[in-house]
Amino acid sequence: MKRIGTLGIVALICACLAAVPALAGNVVGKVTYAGAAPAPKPIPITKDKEVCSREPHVDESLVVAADKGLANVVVYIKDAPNAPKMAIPAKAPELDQRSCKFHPHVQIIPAGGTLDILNNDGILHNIHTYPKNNPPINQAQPKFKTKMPIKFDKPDTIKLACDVHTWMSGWLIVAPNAWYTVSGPDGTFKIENVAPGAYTLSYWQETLGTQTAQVTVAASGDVKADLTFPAKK
Ligand SMILES: [Cu+2]
Repeated sequence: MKRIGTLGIVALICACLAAVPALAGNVVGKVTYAGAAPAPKPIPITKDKEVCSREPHVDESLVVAADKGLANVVVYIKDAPNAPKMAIPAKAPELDQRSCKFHPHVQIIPAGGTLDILNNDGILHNIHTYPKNNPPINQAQPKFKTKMPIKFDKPDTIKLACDVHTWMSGWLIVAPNAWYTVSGPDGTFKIENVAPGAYTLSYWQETLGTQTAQVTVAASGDVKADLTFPAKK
């Protein structure tokens, strides 16, 4: 009886602990570009025009909204050894080569996870990656190979290209932990469930490079971090 009683108490304590959420706050904000918003630059489609022109192509290397919000900025907590791993989703994230364009242009996936590279264009693509830490991929993907799963084990920032359609461009960020996000078309972002503490926030954009800011996360609620990139010289 005594033994069962002790186990019961242990179970009760465990249940109570599980019911108490860990202390964590969110980092929310907006990334803006200090310079003038560049006019969207159309990209000439020189190959497979019928398929590739199904949607308009513009240079996505610096996408600035009318109010200077900056899209596709990767925002993350730097030096975060205690950050939890980014969960590997049951359904693999997808990189779609639709209309000879990478969708999305910038994507974050968890280290150790798989990316499904899709080709429903009905033509040949050849994805070519330029990683620092993962094996490079230079792989023809004919029209019959509509899905090509690739696993990415190591944290990385990987440039994506297609050797068939030279204008195709994108970025894949393989995140070491969950405290990574990417800004939306209006420049806003949110990093959720960050343990309380003082951190360096890094933010990276493909043509503007990396900037940092300091942020202090409280035990609950949102801390605001409005981030700016200086104008490109
Ligand atoms: Cu292609």
